[in-house]
Formats: sequence, C-alpha cells, structure tokens
Amino acid sequence: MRSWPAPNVPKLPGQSVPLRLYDTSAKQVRRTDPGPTAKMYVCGITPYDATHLGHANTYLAFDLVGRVWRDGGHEVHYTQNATDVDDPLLERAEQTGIDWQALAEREIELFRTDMEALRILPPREYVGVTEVVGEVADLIAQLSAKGVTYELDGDVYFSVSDAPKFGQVSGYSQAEMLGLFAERGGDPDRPGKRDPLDWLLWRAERPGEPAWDSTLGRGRPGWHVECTQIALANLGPGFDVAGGGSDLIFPHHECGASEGHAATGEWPFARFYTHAGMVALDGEKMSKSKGNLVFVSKLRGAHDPMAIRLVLLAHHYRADWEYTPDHLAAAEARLARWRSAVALEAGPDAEDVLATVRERLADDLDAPGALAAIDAWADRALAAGGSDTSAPDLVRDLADALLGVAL
Ligand code: 5CA
Ligand code: ZN
Repeated sequence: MRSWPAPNVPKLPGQSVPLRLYDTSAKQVRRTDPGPTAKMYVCGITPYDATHLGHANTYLAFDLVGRVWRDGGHEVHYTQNATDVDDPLLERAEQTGIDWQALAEREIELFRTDMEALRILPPREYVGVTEVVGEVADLIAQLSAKGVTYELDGDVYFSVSDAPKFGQVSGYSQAEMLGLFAERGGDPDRPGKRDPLDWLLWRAERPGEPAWDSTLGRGRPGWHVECTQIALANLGPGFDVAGGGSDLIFPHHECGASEGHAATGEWPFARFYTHAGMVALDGEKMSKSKGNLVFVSKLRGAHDPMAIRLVLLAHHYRADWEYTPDHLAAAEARLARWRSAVALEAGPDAEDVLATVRERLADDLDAPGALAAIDAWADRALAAGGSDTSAPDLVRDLADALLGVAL
C-alpha cells in the first residue's frame, strides 16, 4: 500500500549518541547496535476506527527511535502492517452496514493523514495483510512442514508445546498468559485444542466471511502470523526492533517470536521487543472496543498538530498515563514559548542544548528530559530578549530533527 509523505529531517552538526532502549524480553535497558541499516518493525492499526491518542503515542515512540538512529548516521529500514482483515474490523463493518474493505480503506487513509500531520516518519513498506495472504499461507505451510502445527476442522493452530522459547518475550506466568490470551483475541476454550494457549494461524473460510485461495485452501490468516510474515519478508530475520504498545507483549509478540524462531531457526527473532505505555481516558485504557477515545483527527481540527505532538512527548514512552485537556493547554503554551524564543534575532548558544537532547533521547527515549532542556534554553533566550549572540537556527533544527517538532 501507499505509505505517507516523509517530513524533511535537518542534518545536525557534531556527535550523536548511540541509542539505549528498554527490551521487554531482557527486562532492561540495553544499547541498540544496528548495522549501517537499522531495521524496525512496528505493529500497525486495525483500521476499524480513527487514530486515537494512544495509537499516536505508540507511533511517536518509534518515530523517536528512527530519528535517533538517523542522527547516528544509520539508514532506517522501517516496516509497518495494517491488519485490514480481522474479526473486530468485520464486526464493526457488520454493525454499521459499511463494506469491510471500504471501512478499512477509509480509516487507513485517515491514519495516513494523521501520521503526516504529526510529522511521523513513514515506513518504507506499509503492508496491508490482504495484500499478502498468499505469502502468509506459504509461511504457515512451512511451519506445518516443520511439524509445529496441527489442523482442527480445517483451521491451523501453532502447537505451543513445539515452541521452546515461548514465554521469553513477556516473562509472564502461565496464569497471566491464560488470562491475557482470552482477553486479547485468543480462544483458550475451543474444544479439540491440544493446549489452551495454542494459537490460530489460519482460519478456514466461514460463510459470509472474506476468504482467499491459497496453498492451505480458502481462508484467511490468524492475527500474529501476519506480522511475522511481513517482518520476515521485508526485514529478514534478526532485525533490530519489534515494536508496539504494551498490550501487544502477550500474546501478539510472544506468538510472533515463536513463529519466527520456528520458521528461521534463529533466536531472538527481533533483537529488541520494545513497548509503549497505554494512554487512558476517564480511568480506562483508550480502546476502540470501549469507545473512550480522543481522536487525533478531531484534535487536529482545533489545535496545532505540533501541540498534539508535544502532549505526547511530555510523557515518557513507557509510562501509562491518562489524557486530560489541560495537557493540550500546557503543550500549546510550551509551543508558543519555543516559537517566540526561536523568532528572536539572536539567542543563547545552543550546542549544550543539542548535546543534552541527544543524551536524553539516547537514554531510552527520555523525551520529557529533552523538552526540559529546550524549555531552559527558551527561558534564557526570552529573558535576554534577543540580545545574545547565536542564531536560534540550531534549536529550530534540533527540535525538528530529533523531536519532530517544527517551530
Ligand atoms: N493491528 C494490531 C497490531 S498487528 C493492533 O494492535 N492494532 S490496534 O489498532 O489495536 O493498535 C495499534 C497500535 O496502537 C498497537 O501498537 C497498540 O499496541 C497501540 N495502542 C492501542 N491502544 C493504545 C493505547 N490506549 N495507548 C497506547 N497505545 C495503544
Ligand atoms: Zn502486529
């Protein structure tokens, strides 16, 4: 599918700082060590509703990863999927009487517009699952040939007893896994399964549901295997970062990692599993199924997208937080202050600001720390009222290149 247009990223002078990032699997912050091309896969939307602040928070976190790597001279190869066929999408289409494909297309287009407005760097490949059903079926056939799957009434399951690394991404207990599996799209109680945690790879055609011809017959892919296939096909095994929100740790990334392991024989499938925190509204995680949503497209109607970006940057990406409208008011005030400061004829020297922003972002994406450094510079600039010696261009460029905030 089409991705979205890339914003300009200014080149910055001086020395970058190598990125350290929290790896959910290792339960610690480790230094990323990408080759000349850094490779990242981030799980995309299920397009049955508009982009909300929670989604934006997740894509912004990985946007920062890409920006820090670019600053370090790496090329960034970024791939993202869109789950453009899945139960929640089909259910919403059914409820609203809209054709499921039209619904997906409409919401994906809105997502692109939101991402562009927020100046999120686009993936090189933006892949809808419906574009690659045949390839996903071929991967499942490969897994079957390795003896890690079984069939149940025409559907195909991955057998968790053939997944020796299962549990290593999340580190969750069996009880936690069972609870989350049922909550997040799994079917622990289906009769005939060998283990409640066996997960669906292929769903044979059901009356009234979309289906594709494939080596496995007519049907459609289960959820996790789509991301394994799209990551493998575009990035190859052993890529640097697999990302998404923390609700994807289990079962999604856990199952995907075991699929990748079975398919390639390599472990880990991704070097880092990195997860953004959950954004809540009115005391509950923002989610399409609960309907407690703040849409980016709606906020954009009344507010500068750069202020929306600053709302998100003001929270550490791993934090869970609750959105309230005063976050936006604070971000607008900060944006206005920064813009006044860079509009001055001359400002305080900004090389130390660049060094601090680099250091803060390289430390597991400490965006709030980076904002504080620019706040302090803006305070100094405004206090001096333009009587300093340096041009404020470096601050404009570093805010743009590293934080994606156009001033
Ligand atoms: N299509 C799948 C991934 S393959 C999916 O989870 N789609 S989604 O539309 O439900 O979510 C898209 C991304 O936003 C995921 O990375 C998810 O973890 C993240 N996300 C969803 N809700 C929130 C939230 N309230 N706060 C932060 N991130 C969220
Ligand atoms: Zn995914």
